[in-house]
Amino acid sequence: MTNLSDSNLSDFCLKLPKIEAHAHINGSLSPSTMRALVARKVDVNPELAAFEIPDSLNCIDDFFSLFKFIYQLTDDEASVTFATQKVIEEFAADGVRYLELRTTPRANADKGMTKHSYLQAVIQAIEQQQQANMKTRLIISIDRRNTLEEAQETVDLALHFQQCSNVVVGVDLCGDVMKGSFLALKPAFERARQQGGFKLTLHFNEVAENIPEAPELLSIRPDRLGHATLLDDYSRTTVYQQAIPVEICMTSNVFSKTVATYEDHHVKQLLEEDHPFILCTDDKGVFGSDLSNEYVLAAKTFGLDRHQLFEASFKSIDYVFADQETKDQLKADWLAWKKDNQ
Ligand code: 6MZ
Repeated sequence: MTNLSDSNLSDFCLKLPKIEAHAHINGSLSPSTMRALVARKVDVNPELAAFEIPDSLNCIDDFFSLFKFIYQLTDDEASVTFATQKVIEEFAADGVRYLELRTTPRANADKGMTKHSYLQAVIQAIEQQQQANMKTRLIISIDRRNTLEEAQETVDLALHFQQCSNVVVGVDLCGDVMKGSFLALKPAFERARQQGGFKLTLHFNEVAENIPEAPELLSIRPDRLGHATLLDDYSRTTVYQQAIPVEICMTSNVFSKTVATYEDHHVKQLLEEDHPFILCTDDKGVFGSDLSNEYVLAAKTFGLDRHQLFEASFKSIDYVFADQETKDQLKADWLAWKKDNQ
């Protein structure tokens, strides 16, 4: 494989088969999907027409408040199905071959939507929208602001849908980084693993305020970590010793100001030390960056060539929440692509 000139980098990154493992459904709605959803609802709720995703944020606090608007767009099952299908189509068009979406079950009494019917809408969309070239799986998120009872209810739902679908593969801890406590929710995560065999991924140390609870998060031996922006000594030693793969979201971190610049991004160290990571988008709608662009960014910032980009994508296969047969199939597909694109 030859080195890349600037002109064909974007094309290469688009065509490269990719894994997306950290994508929140409601953060992944493209501008056109948002416009279509606004059009469905604007008669009843005219204020929706005025909303725009901002070009920049002052801090990560500003990010979470955006969902007060976005959640008005996906406040009934039909909109949830439509949004999920669009997100899947767009990832497939961006060259993703294996997609793990994640979402937080949400009820809306006004429209009769329950957490159960919300998840049913998402899972049906995933099952109906399986692409020829891309497998889609679902991670169910538990919000940090949940009570233990709410978190256990989410685990109940994950266990329920596991009985009728092979789509649900994992459970995630997400939500406003300044709120809630993992310790209170830990029994729900332990039950998800014990009863459902679910893989666990946790948003980890996005901001300095999260560092005190890091030992508690690491004590459940998560299968992957989201962000891991700030590695204090204890976290670094544990994450490295256990070789826990990190879901890396470069644009998200710089946009929400948890990392100062792309050059300062912590993936640099993971690259240098050959620690497992997966390049991901987090919220491609809010941050305006698709996965192929995240590969372009990594290439430009750290001088990666075609071979290194392929390797980053290829190694990610080992870290997905799929069985060995699926991973072997993905590896064969990647190697066939490499042969055709040398
Ligand atoms: C923590 C995040 C996040 O679940 O409604 N979410 N949580 N850190 C992040 N990094 C910036 N990005 C998104 O998707 C939206 C929800 O995902 C979580 C937040 O809880 C947000 O409300 P779903 O599909």
